[in-house]
Amino acid sequence: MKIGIVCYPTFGGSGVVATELGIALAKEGHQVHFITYRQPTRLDFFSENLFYHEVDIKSYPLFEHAPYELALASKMVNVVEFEGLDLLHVHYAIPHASAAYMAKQILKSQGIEIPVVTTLHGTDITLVGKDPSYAPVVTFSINESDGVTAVSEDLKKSTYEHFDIKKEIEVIPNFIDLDRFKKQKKEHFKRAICPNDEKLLVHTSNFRKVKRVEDVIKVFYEVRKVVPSKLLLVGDGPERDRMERICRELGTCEDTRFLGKLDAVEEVLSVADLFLIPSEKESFGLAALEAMACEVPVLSSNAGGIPELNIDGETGFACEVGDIEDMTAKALHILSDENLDAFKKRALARAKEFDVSNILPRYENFYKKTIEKTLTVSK
Ligand code: GMT
Repeated sequence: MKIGIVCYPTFGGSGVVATELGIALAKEGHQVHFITYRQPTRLDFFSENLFYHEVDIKSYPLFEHAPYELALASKMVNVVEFEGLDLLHVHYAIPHASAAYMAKQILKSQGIEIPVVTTLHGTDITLVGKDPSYAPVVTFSINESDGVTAVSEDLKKSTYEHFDIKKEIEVIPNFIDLDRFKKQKKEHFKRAICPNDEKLLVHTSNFRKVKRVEDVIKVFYEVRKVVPSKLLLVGDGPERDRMERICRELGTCEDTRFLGKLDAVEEVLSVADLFLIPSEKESFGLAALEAMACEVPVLSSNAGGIPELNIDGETGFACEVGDIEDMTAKALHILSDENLDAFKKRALARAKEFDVSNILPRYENFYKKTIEKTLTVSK
């Protein structure tokens, strides 16, 4: 198949999933065309089946905000036409699904029928999408997509709850490439961070408010009173400064390192003992899956779709959002010498269920089904 993938090219869940999906499809022999405004972060190598088309956003003194959606729709039309794509797969509803609708209508006027699959990732529904400033467009463009997928059962449920959706939504969970995300031998690194064999706690995120990084620091503050430990915070974002201030106030700075954005996050995860993801909302929790693939148990909140991944009491624990006391008790339970290895093994076993080789065929089948259905209806 010739597939166009539209996504955000940045660090962060939806863009990473879209890029990894494109890479996996290309390895299977499909031709994949990425359409976005910057080279996606993980698309930093050559493959004969991978193509990148940059959206040109022309500015003009009249525009206070350059109309990205129009430039994107025009680029989609252009790529579908000239590359002869079979399908467009857009990740994140805003503004990708509505731009795809526009592109589809333009192409239809030229006698070209292009099936559109929209994948919902989370905040496009649970946070931004349901805001009245976007909701009518999000509802319309989901209903007008030829196929819709969501990354968890919980996200599917929220979508039906918040929007008037007539379309069937198929759940296809996120996935992981276990060849890349696996525990690596990085003992020198562990010794450098934990010279006295302290336990290592890790959090990775985009430091947005919804991630509740403050809870990570508070749990660490309590855990450190009982078990000698260190904390690594990977990523960057709007909450970073405030988090550094909280560390100073709590006096945990000497045992905490802010590493900023890292490409090779699997190297840090390889030496971690516990991964923390206490988010307020989380449709899936790809960062937790990456940790589990590196044999790291997960202490999470029970928000959204996280409990579908992190099995409470098995691969870690899923606590009430903001319950620092419970999170601390559960963290100490996992970190105890008699429990830690068993949690690590179960975390890896669970991650294997989400290996790309299990999930990719589900996307391929969904594409085939959507193409057949769309072309039959248009005849
Ligand atoms: O979590 C974020 O802020 C980034 C966001 C995104 O759209 O890039 O992540 C969402 O999509 C990921 C991939 O499907 C999911 O793993 C995340 O759980 C989801 N984030 C939220 O729902 C908050």
